[in-house]
Amino acid sequence: MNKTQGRNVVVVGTQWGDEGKGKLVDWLTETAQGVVRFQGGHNAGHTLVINGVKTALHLIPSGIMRAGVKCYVGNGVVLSVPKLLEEIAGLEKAGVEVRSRLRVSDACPLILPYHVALDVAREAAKEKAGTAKIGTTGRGIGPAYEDKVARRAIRVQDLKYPERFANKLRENLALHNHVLVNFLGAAPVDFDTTYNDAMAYAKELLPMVADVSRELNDAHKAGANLLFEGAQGTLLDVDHGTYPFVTSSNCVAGNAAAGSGVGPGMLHYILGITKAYCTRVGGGPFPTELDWETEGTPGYHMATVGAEKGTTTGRARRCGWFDAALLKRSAQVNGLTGLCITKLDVLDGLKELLLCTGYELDGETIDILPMGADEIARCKPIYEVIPGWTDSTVGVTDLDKLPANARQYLARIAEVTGVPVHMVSTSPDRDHTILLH
Ligand code: 2SA
Ligand code: MG
Repeated sequence: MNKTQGRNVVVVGTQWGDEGKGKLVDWLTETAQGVVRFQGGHNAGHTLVINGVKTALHLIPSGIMRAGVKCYVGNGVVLSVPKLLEEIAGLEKAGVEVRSRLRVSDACPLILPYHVALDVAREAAKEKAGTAKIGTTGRGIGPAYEDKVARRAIRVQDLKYPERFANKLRENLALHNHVLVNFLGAAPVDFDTTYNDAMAYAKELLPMVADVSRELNDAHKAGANLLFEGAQGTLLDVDHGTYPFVTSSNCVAGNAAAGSGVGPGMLHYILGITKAYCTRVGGGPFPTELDWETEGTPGYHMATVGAEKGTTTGRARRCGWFDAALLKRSAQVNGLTGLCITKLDVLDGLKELLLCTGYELDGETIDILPMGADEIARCKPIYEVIPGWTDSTVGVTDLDKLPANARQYLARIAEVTGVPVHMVSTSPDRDHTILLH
C-alpha cells in the first residue's frame, strides 16, 4: 500500500489509543522517507520492539528507529522541550542518531510548567469535589491547547527572541498564576526559573527547528513517501470522541493535514489501527468494558496476556470486548481505507468471543456509537458470539496459518464495519505481521 512513489499514508488509532500504532508505523517506514507527528504531545506512548529490544517513544515519530528516515514534529503538536531533549538523549544513548534527522515546526505551541501545574491541580480539584476526573496523563496537554485556541500560546518560534518570549511569559503567568493560586489553591509558577530554563534548552532545540510545512511539501514533490503518525485514538478526539472524556486535540486522519501544513489531497491511504479487543486508560464511558481485575475472567486474560499498562503513566488499562459499532463511527470520521487488527494473539485460548454490533439506547436499537459521553454511557451493547481458538497465533505471518475461528473473527469485523482488513499483527515484533492486500 505504500510501495508506490509519492504515496502518503496516515496511521490513526480507531479506539481509545494504544492500538499498536507505533509498531505499524515502524513497519511501514521500510518504504517511507519521512514520518510526521501532527497532534498530541508527550502524553502519547508508542512502544516498539525491534530484535527483542523495547523502546518507548512519546514525542519523536516512530520512524526514528529506521536509519536515514526523516522525522517531523508538525505544528499540531504541543511541545515540551525538556521532554523532547530527554527523549533524544535516551535514543542517543542507545546509539540512534536523532538530531540530524529531526525537524520541529516553529509553530508548535510550547508546554510550559504552568500547563502541567494547571492540569494536575484541576484533576485534584475534581477529585476533591467528587466530580468525575478526566484521568489525564498530567502532562499539561489540555491547558497548552487552551492557550493555543485562546491565541496566547508561546510557540517554538518565540524562543528565538528572548524579549518577545519574556513578554509573553509575563502575560501568561499573570493569568495562570491567578487561577492556580486563587481558584485551585496551588503554588504559583516562578517567572525567573521558567524563563532561564527555556532559554537554556532553546539553544539545543533551535538547530532542529524548521518550516515543517515547506519541508513536507518539498519532500512530496521530490517523490518521497510520507507517513503521518496519529497519537491517542479516534474516541479520544476532542470533537468526535467520548466528550468531555477526551484529549484536547483532533486525533482523526483529517488533522494530519492541518496539523502538519499539507493539503488533504496529499493523504492517500488511511490505515485504521484496531486492537482485537478494546482498552481504555483514564475516565469516561466504555460500553463493552469487562471486569478486568478478577482472575479467570476474559477481561483479566486481556489485561494480563496483553500487558495492558499505560506506556507513559504506567496506569492499568481497562479492557473489554471488541466493539464493531464503535469502529463504524471511527471508519466514518476518518474515512478509513483499511484496517490493521493488532494483538490478535492475546485472544488465543479464550473459549468464546463476544462482538458488539450495536446498542440499545433508551429503548431503541442503534448500530453506531452515538456522540458524547452521556449518550454513550447509557448504551447497552448487543453482542454476537464467535467461537474462540486454542492454537497459538503468536508470530504467524500467513493468513492461512491462522485457526479457522480466528479468520472468521476477522471476517466478521470487516463485514460489520464495512472496512476491509488489510493487515494483522500477531506479536509486538516488527516481523510478526500478516499482509492481506
Ligand atoms: P490528556 O493527558 O489530557 O491527553 O488526557 C485526556 C484523556 O486522553 C487519554 N490519553 C491516552 N489514552 C491512551 N494512551 C495514551 N498515551 C499513553 C499510553 C497513556 C498512559 O500510550 O499508554 O501511559 O497512561 C493517552 N494519552 C492521553 C487519557 O487517559 C485521558 O483519558
Ligand atoms: Mg500508547
